[in-house]
Amino acid sequence: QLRRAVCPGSFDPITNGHLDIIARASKLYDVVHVVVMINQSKQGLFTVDERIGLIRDVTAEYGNVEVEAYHGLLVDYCKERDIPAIVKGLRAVSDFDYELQMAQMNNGLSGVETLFVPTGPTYSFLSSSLVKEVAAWGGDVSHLVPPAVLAALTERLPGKRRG
Ligand code: COD
Repeated sequence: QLRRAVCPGSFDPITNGHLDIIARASKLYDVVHVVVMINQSKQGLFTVDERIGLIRDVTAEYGNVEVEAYHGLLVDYCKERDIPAIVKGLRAVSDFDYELQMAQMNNGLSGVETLFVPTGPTYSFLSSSLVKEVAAWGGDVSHLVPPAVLAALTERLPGKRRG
Protein backbone atom coordinates (compact mmCIF):
# COMPACT_ATOMS: atom_id res chain seq x y z
CA GLN A 1 0.00 0.00 0.00
CA LEU A 2 1.25 3.47 -0.89
CA ARG A 3 2.16 5.73 2.00
CA ARG A 4 0.23 8.96 1.69
CA ALA A 5 0.18 12.31 3.48
CA VAL A 6 -1.73 15.57 3.11
CA CYS A 7 -0.29 19.08 3.06
CA PRO A 8 -3.34 21.32 3.55
CA GLY A 9 -3.58 25.09 3.35
CA SER A 10 -5.07 28.14 1.70
CA PHE A 11 -2.11 28.60 -0.65
CA ASP A 12 -3.21 32.12 -1.66
CA PRO A 13 -0.67 31.96 -3.24
CA ILE A 14 1.86 29.16 -2.69
CA THR A 15 5.22 30.49 -1.40
CA ASN A 16 8.74 29.09 -1.19
CA GLY A 17 7.94 28.27 2.47
CA HIS A 18 5.04 26.00 1.45
CA LEU A 19 7.12 24.54 -1.33
CA ASP A 20 9.96 23.65 1.05
CA ILE A 21 7.55 21.66 3.25
CA ILE A 22 5.93 19.95 0.24
CA ALA A 23 9.32 19.04 -1.23
CA ARG A 24 10.47 17.52 2.05
CA ALA A 25 7.18 15.63 2.50
CA SER A 26 7.49 14.29 -1.05
CA LYS A 27 10.76 12.60 -0.04
CA LEU A 28 9.16 10.97 3.01
CA TYR A 29 5.94 9.69 1.44
CA ASP A 30 4.99 7.86 -1.76
CA VAL A 31 2.23 10.34 -2.56
CA VAL A 32 1.69 13.84 -1.16
CA HIS A 33 -1.78 15.35 -1.54
CA VAL A 34 -1.60 19.14 -1.54
CA VAL A 35 -5.12 20.28 -0.75
CA VAL A 36 -6.49 23.80 -1.11
CA MET A 37 -9.05 23.95 1.69
CA ILE A 38 -11.97 26.11 0.57
CA ASN A 39 -12.91 28.79 3.09
CA GLN A 40 -15.94 30.66 1.85
CA SER A 41 -15.66 33.39 4.48
CA LYS A 42 -12.20 34.34 3.21
CA GLN A 43 -12.05 36.12 -0.14
CA GLY A 44 -8.73 35.25 -1.75
CA LEU A 45 -6.54 37.18 -4.15
CA PHE A 46 -6.51 34.11 -6.39
CA THR A 47 -9.44 31.81 -7.15
CA VAL A 48 -9.21 28.23 -5.96
CA ASP A 49 -8.64 27.08 -9.56
CA GLU A 50 -5.85 29.61 -10.03
CA ARG A 51 -4.18 28.44 -6.80
CA ILE A 52 -4.41 24.82 -7.92
CA GLY A 53 -2.91 25.70 -11.30
CA LEU A 54 0.04 27.47 -9.67
CA ILE A 55 0.65 24.62 -7.21
CA ARG A 56 0.53 22.02 -10.01
CA ASP A 57 2.94 24.10 -12.02
CA VAL A 58 5.56 24.46 -9.27
CA THR A 59 5.29 20.91 -7.83
CA ALA A 60 5.32 19.02 -11.16
CA GLU A 61 9.04 18.30 -10.85
CA TYR A 62 8.56 16.20 -7.70
CA GLY A 63 6.54 13.59 -9.58
CA ASN A 64 4.51 12.33 -6.59
CA VAL A 65 2.41 15.37 -5.66
CA GLU A 66 -1.33 15.48 -6.32
CA VAL A 67 -3.22 18.75 -6.07
CA GLU A 68 -6.92 19.31 -5.50
CA ALA A 69 -9.44 21.45 -3.63
CA TYR A 70 -11.69 20.33 -0.79
CA HIS A 71 -14.71 21.92 0.83
CA GLY A 72 -15.23 20.54 4.32
CA LEU A 73 -13.28 19.21 7.26
CA LEU A 74 -9.71 18.13 6.68
CA VAL A 75 -10.35 14.93 8.66
CA ASP A 76 -13.17 14.02 6.25
CA TYR A 77 -10.83 14.49 3.29
CA CYS A 78 -8.35 12.16 5.01
CA LYS A 79 -11.02 9.59 5.87
CA GLU A 80 -12.47 9.53 2.33
CA ARG A 81 -9.05 8.75 0.90
CA ASP A 82 -7.75 6.63 3.77
CA ILE A 83 -4.83 9.00 4.42
CA PRO A 84 -3.34 8.63 7.94
CA ALA A 85 -1.05 11.68 8.14
CA ILE A 86 -1.10 15.46 7.83
CA VAL A 87 2.25 17.23 7.33
CA LYS A 88 2.48 20.84 8.48
CA GLY A 89 5.30 23.35 8.61
CA LEU A 90 6.07 25.17 11.85
CA ARG A 91 7.51 28.64 11.46
CA ALA A 92 7.78 29.89 15.02
CA VAL A 93 6.37 29.56 18.51
CA SER A 94 3.48 31.73 17.30
CA ASP A 95 2.39 28.94 14.92
CA PHE A 96 2.68 26.26 17.56
CA ASP A 97 -0.28 27.18 19.74
CA TYR A 98 -2.87 27.09 16.94
CA GLU A 99 -1.27 24.17 15.12
CA LEU A 100 -1.25 22.10 18.32
CA GLN A 101 -4.96 22.81 18.84
CA MET A 102 -5.79 21.76 15.29
CA ALA A 103 -3.61 18.65 15.52
CA GLN A 104 -5.28 17.57 18.76
CA MET A 105 -8.77 18.33 17.44
CA ASN A 106 -8.10 16.42 14.21
CA ASN A 107 -6.65 13.47 16.10
CA GLY A 108 -9.61 13.41 18.48
CA LEU A 109 -12.09 13.56 15.59
CA SER A 110 -10.60 10.77 13.51
CA GLY A 111 -7.26 9.46 14.76
CA VAL A 112 -5.34 11.14 11.94
CA GLU A 113 -1.80 12.11 12.96
CA THR A 114 -0.15 15.49 12.32
CA LEU A 115 3.60 15.63 11.72
CA PHE A 116 5.40 18.93 12.05
CA VAL A 117 8.37 19.82 9.89
CA PRO A 118 10.48 22.77 11.05
CA THR A 119 10.57 25.51 8.45
CA GLY A 120 13.83 26.26 6.70
CA PRO A 121 15.29 29.25 8.59
CA THR A 122 15.19 31.39 5.46
CA TYR A 123 11.40 30.99 5.34
CA SER A 124 10.47 31.47 8.98
CA PHE A 125 9.05 34.96 8.42
CA LEU A 126 7.28 34.06 5.20
CA SER A 127 3.51 33.95 4.75
CA SER A 128 1.14 34.34 1.80
CA SER A 129 -0.41 37.42 3.38
CA LEU A 130 2.93 39.24 3.80
CA VAL A 131 3.90 38.35 0.24
CA LYS A 132 0.62 39.85 -1.02
CA GLU A 133 1.07 43.00 1.04
CA VAL A 134 4.65 43.60 -0.08
CA ALA A 135 3.82 42.80 -3.72
CA ALA A 136 0.79 45.10 -3.65
CA TRP A 137 3.08 48.02 -2.84
CA GLY A 138 5.56 47.10 -5.52
CA GLY A 139 8.10 45.51 -3.16
CA ASP A 140 10.40 42.78 -4.43
CA VAL A 141 9.15 39.30 -3.54
CA SER A 142 11.11 37.44 -6.22
CA HIS A 143 13.14 35.53 -3.60
CA LEU A 144 10.00 34.48 -1.70
CA VAL A 145 7.85 32.82 -4.36
CA PRO A 146 8.49 30.64 -7.41
CA PRO A 147 8.75 32.49 -10.77
CA ALA A 148 5.26 31.39 -11.92
CA VAL A 149 3.75 32.86 -8.75
CA LEU A 150 5.74 36.07 -9.15
CA ALA A 151 4.34 36.45 -12.67
CA ALA A 152 0.78 35.83 -11.43
CA LEU A 153 1.20 38.36 -8.61
CA THR A 154 2.61 40.99 -10.96
CA GLU A 155 -0.34 40.48 -13.30
CA ARG A 156 -2.92 40.56 -10.52
CA LEU A 157 -1.59 43.57 -8.62
CA PRO A 158 -0.37 46.08 -11.22
CA GLY A 159 -2.75 48.91 -10.27
CA LYS A 160 -1.97 49.00 -6.59
CA ARG A 161 1.51 50.45 -6.79
CA ARG A 162 2.42 53.25 -4.44
CA GLY A 163 2.26 56.76 -5.78
N1 COD B 1 7.38 27.77 6.33
C1 COD B 1 6.93 26.53 6.62
N2 COD B 1 5.64 26.15 6.53
C2 COD B 1 4.77 27.07 6.11
C3 COD B 1 5.16 28.39 5.78
C4 COD B 1 6.54 28.72 5.91
N3 COD B 1 7.00 29.96 5.63
N4 COD B 1 4.05 29.06 5.42
C5 COD B 1 3.04 28.18 5.53
N5 COD B 1 3.47 26.98 5.93
C6 COD B 1 2.71 25.73 6.14
C7 COD B 1 2.08 25.64 7.49
O1 COD B 1 2.09 24.30 7.88
C8 COD B 1 0.65 26.03 7.23
O2 COD B 1 -0.21 25.39 8.11
C9 COD B 1 0.44 25.50 5.82
O3 COD B 1 1.68 25.68 5.18
C10 COD B 1 -0.63 26.25 5.06
O4 COD B 1 -0.44 27.64 5.17
P1 COD B 1 -1.56 28.65 4.61
O5 COD B 1 -1.29 29.98 5.18
O6 COD B 1 -1.66 28.51 3.14
O7 COD B 1 -2.90 28.03 5.14
P2 COD B 1 -3.76 28.27 6.45
O8 COD B 1 -2.92 28.48 7.66
O9 COD B 1 -4.79 29.28 6.12
O10 COD B 1 -4.42 26.79 6.52
C11 COD B 1 -5.25 26.38 7.54
C12 COD B 1 -6.02 25.12 7.14
C13 COD B 1 -6.74 25.32 5.82
C14 COD B 1 -5.04 23.96 7.01
C15 COD B 1 -7.03 24.84 8.28
O11 COD B 1 -7.81 25.99 8.49
C16 COD B 1 -7.94 23.68 7.96
O12 COD B 1 -7.55 22.53 8.09
N6 COD B 1 -9.18 23.98 7.49
C17 COD B 1 -10.13 23.00 7.03
C18 COD B 1 -11.37 22.95 7.90
C19 COD B 1 -11.11 22.11 9.13
O13 COD B 1 -10.87 20.92 9.07
N7 COD B 1 -11.18 22.78 10.29
C20 COD B 1 -10.94 22.17 11.58
C21 COD B 1 -9.50 22.28 11.98
S1 COD B 1 -9.23 21.53 13.58
